[in-house]
Amino acid sequence: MRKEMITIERHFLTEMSKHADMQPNLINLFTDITLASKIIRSQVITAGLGDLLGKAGETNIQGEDVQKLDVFANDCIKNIIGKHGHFAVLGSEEEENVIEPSFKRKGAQYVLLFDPLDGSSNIDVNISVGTIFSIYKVLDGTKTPSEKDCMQPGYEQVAAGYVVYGASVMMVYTAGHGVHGFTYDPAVGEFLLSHENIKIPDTCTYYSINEGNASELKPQSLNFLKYVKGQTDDNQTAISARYVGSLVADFHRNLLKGGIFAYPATDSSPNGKLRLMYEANPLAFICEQAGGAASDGTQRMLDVVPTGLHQRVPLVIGNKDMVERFNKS
Ligand code: FDP
Repeated sequence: MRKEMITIERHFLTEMSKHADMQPNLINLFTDITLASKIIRSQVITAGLGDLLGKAGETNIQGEDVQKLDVFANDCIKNIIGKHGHFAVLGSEEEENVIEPSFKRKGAQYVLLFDPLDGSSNIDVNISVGTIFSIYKVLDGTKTPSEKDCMQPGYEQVAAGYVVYGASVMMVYTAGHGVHGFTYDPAVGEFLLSHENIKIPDTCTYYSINEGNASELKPQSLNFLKYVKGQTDDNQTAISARYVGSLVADFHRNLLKGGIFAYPATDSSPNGKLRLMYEANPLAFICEQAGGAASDGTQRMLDVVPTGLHQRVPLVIGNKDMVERFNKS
């Protein structure tokens, strides 16, 4: 029997009473995100029974195959969050241009960027996928919110989070005061606090890199791989490899168990594969808040100055000492 049942909204309110800089209007956002993720979850867990598995027959702005569930999740978030009223502009990994919300209150001051269904190429084989989101305020002096408001450096984020649809469904968020995790209880229909103040363990238990790309990796990544395999002179013992190929799932495991994830530059993709605004920055904010670090292989991820809404960036994220080690490799 649980002692306490704390919903995200209750938790956010309690945190707000402790931290004056937390944005009160965001509480509605969490209500909306949880609603969207409950709906997405209901489709993800029964996708094989209906007609929602497989490709939608289009490619997105990244040139990747769009899955039917990508489309569903994108529409679901747009419809729910678009009516939130406090968002001035939205950006989705699945859409080329910024999205005008269907309803805006006067003075709407937030920007929402989201990846509706990360890791979606894994859906058909029942591997965990996720939704990632990131929130900024519109730039000072903005009258007509535009792409510029969506292209702020990651250190300007006011909140970020993700939902992982796995063996259980979890939502993890930060509003700049630690990282908190909530597990969905289908019997109650709520996300309830299960992991308060998550800190990445000191020991790096896993490394997560797609080594199938080894022939295309730069010397920095290859040196780092030697290090985690205990093949250098540093007395580093070999650590275990774990790579699901679904960023949210790989990141979530490493956050809870200790680990480093890297999707570095390759010869054919010098900027890596992952997107700065939709994937790297929100997870970097969460990781730093949990005591970890994130870089693009040379500099702190949150300091990278965006040059495009859909720009890709090499991502190295996890235990701080390991990220530093990668940067120096
Ligand atoms: P996916 O293509 O399935 O959407 O965001 C892209 C992503 O998945 C990440 O979730 C995942 O970490 C990565 O691509 C996997 O890429 P590789 O198959 O090249 O390893």
